[in-house]
Amino acid sequence: MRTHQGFSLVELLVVMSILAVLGGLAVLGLPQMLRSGDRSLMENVIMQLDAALQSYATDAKNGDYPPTVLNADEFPGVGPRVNLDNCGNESVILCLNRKGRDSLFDIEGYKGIKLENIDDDRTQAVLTSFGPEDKALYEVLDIWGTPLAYFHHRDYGSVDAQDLGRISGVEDLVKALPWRNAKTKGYYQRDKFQLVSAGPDLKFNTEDDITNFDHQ
Ligand SMILES: [Ca+2]
Ligand SMILES: [Ca+2]
Repeated sequence: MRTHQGFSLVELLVVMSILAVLGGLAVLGLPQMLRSGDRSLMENVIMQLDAALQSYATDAKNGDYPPTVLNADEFPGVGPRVNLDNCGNESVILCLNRKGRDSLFDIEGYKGIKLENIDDDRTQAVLTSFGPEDKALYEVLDIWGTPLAYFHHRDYGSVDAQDLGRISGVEDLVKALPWRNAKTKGYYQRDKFQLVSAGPDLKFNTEDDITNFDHQ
């Protein structure tokens, strides 16, 4: 009977080919895995923001979701607006971080998600808890660097005409429109709001968008 004192050449070759295949899978599969990691992070952020906006609306002090455009009647101290760029996004960030109240969403917990003031607009008074002197109207950027789009349901029909979907970010100005169901043509989230990340293609209203509803 043959005793097993070491690996035979055939055994070594088998082991080496298995390792080669596994190595290849790891190298080829890694970018795909990273891409899906970015996507699930963004899906999580959209879900958490959705929950924070629900809490905002159920708070009796607010009674509604943030408006698509901040107005001086509801938000004294906003001041004259210089542009409509990122207006829904800025409204969401301001509302979830009102001065003198608990923050409803902490961006710090999500690596790769940033708050910036790309269009450099500001309010007349300090309305957020970001700092005693901080009047910047921040917008939240998705992991690919594009500001999110946000629409209150009452504005779905007028977003196009009133130019409320202007998104300025890393790329040139892009526009977002509220999503409609391709079959019924009805808007998604009719009684709520739409929150949209443009996804890795940096364009809104395309297949890869990440939304607070299912648009498949
Ligand atoms: Ca801004
Ligand atoms: Ca897209």
